[in-house]
Amino acid sequence: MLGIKSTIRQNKTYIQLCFGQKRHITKKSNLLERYKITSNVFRKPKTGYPYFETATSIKTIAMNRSLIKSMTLIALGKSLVSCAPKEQEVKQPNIIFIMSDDHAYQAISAYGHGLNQTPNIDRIANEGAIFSRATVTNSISAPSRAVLLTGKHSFVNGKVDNVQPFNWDQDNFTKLLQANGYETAMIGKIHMDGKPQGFDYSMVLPGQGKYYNPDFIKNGEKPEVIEGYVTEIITDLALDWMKNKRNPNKPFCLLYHHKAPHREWLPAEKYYKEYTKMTFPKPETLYDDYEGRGTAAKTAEMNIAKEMTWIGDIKIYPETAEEFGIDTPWGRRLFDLNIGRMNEEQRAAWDSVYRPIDEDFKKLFPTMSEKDIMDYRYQRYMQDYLATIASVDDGVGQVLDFLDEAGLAENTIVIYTSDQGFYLGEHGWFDKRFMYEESFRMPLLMRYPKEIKAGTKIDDLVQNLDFAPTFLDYTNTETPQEIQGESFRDLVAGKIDKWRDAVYYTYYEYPSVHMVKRHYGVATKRYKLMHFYYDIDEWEMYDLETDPMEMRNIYDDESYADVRKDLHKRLDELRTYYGDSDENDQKYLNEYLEALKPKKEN
Ligand code: SGN
Ligand code: CA
Repeated sequence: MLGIKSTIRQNKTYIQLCFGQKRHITKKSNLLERYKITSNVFRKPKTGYPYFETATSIKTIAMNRSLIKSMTLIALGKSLVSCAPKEQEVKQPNIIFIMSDDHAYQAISAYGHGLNQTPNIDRIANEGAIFSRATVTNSISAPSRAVLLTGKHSFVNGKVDNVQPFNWDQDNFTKLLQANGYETAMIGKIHMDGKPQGFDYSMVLPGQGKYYNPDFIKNGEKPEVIEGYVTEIITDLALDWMKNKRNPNKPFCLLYHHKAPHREWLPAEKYYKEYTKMTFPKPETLYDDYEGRGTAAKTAEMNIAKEMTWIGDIKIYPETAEEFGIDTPWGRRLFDLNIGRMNEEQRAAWDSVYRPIDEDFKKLFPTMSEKDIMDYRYQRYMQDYLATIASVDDGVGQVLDFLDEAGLAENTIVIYTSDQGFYLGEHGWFDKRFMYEESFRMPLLMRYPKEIKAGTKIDDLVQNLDFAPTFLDYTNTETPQEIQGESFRDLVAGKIDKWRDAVYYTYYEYPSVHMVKRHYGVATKRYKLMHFYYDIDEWEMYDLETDPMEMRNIYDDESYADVRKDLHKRLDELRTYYGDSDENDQKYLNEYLEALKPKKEN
């Protein structure tokens, strides 16, 4: 390996160049340029960049672009030729980015929780890599998707919650891929209004979409119903685009996004028959009373026993719920919106399974204790939630089989992830939003035989913020300087062993459904510090090594005083580094409260 050290004048920054490294020079060709180097032998800069240990650094230096280029060429000499991965010069990789909605890592068998079997999703990990500590920057759907597309934090791309509009005019990674010769498509849930930009073909669900006979919007046109089950339709559309619609002479990038397993968890006929007969192990913290946590955990409204709806979530028929005085207008509306969409055949099949469950419920309910209600709801929740995942897993299998048959497996990067994590009864909860582990973490599995060894396991702190720069890196597309994430290409290829040591998180959607208070925080591999604000001012801190289930807030524990001080420092550094502030928090709060105000009629 050839290592060449370059000294950059005023800044006294040392850069060591070597075989196999990549370099990006950003578009702005004025005097002040950002020069970004990712290398397995990078020397730590003496000042500035606050949170990488050594592996990666971005440095703003006063040099013009031609000087950088000539310096690099001189420094590299002959080796420049060897630096470029040969295969990529011949053929850029395809990308299939599979994202499901609310898919907890606990419900992927490769993660080893023993709840269900997902053999096809597991294949991606077995033949590639699995990430144990991938997290989102904001645990809610539309903001997570905006971060995926832009590679920027919510407070920078502007989409901080599910309420505010997304500005499609800003740069996103698929626009950049298009400009670099890629054919792109977006199929399934995107959860953002307006015609998706950066896609040669889009076929998306309006809003959350429906499980049965869903509407789809093709290329921004009027929605049209497609008869059938949503997960199967999305898979068919994705396969059809890859087989028949795309330009076969271009590399492609497909965003294949499932609605499942989002609430209210309506499975396909072939799976509800099987899953409604199953019983699932309960998480240790199912009966959590939230002692030891702050106000936010105590006041959140996502407890399975208290906040699920009998009709909408548990699928009790409206007339039965009425008989027991447990029906709600919202539950009835959900019934109409979901089961009400079924055609006669679908409805008959549904009734053949869910009517008998309803009959049993009528016998059980009058004598149910509070604990019985929790147990009953937990089982019903898991049955339907996990059954929707079985269809997602089938779809992944079909896509992987297609890649094999078409001879594309070798040159295609396949990613499986979710827009965030989800609670499967941990702390008694469903839903997400909190920076606590189950919703903060997202599943992440990835296959790319050319660079990733089968059976790779990554425990480093990667984030959804990193997707855009990672794809730009793999495709040799220039990375704009505004992008805030980091490419994990070298990390997953095993070329570097140092990575960031802390990540930053924000959550805004409050007051809203589930009532999870506004908060932000920092997480390292071992510790977490969170600040809940707006109508409270509370800090929480957790030690994941001694308390992996986050049951004891140690913020006031003096034996952790040094850790607390260090985490505060890291949090301040990251807020500054990413450009976040109290002013931002206030600005987004004001905009949110304004958006919630009832609109005046003229
Ligand atoms: C709906 C759900 C909520 C969920 C949000 C956001 N309620 O409002 O439980 O938190 O979506 O989910 S429902 O009864 O209408 O299903 S997200 O994943 O799209 O952000
Ligand atoms: Ca979601």
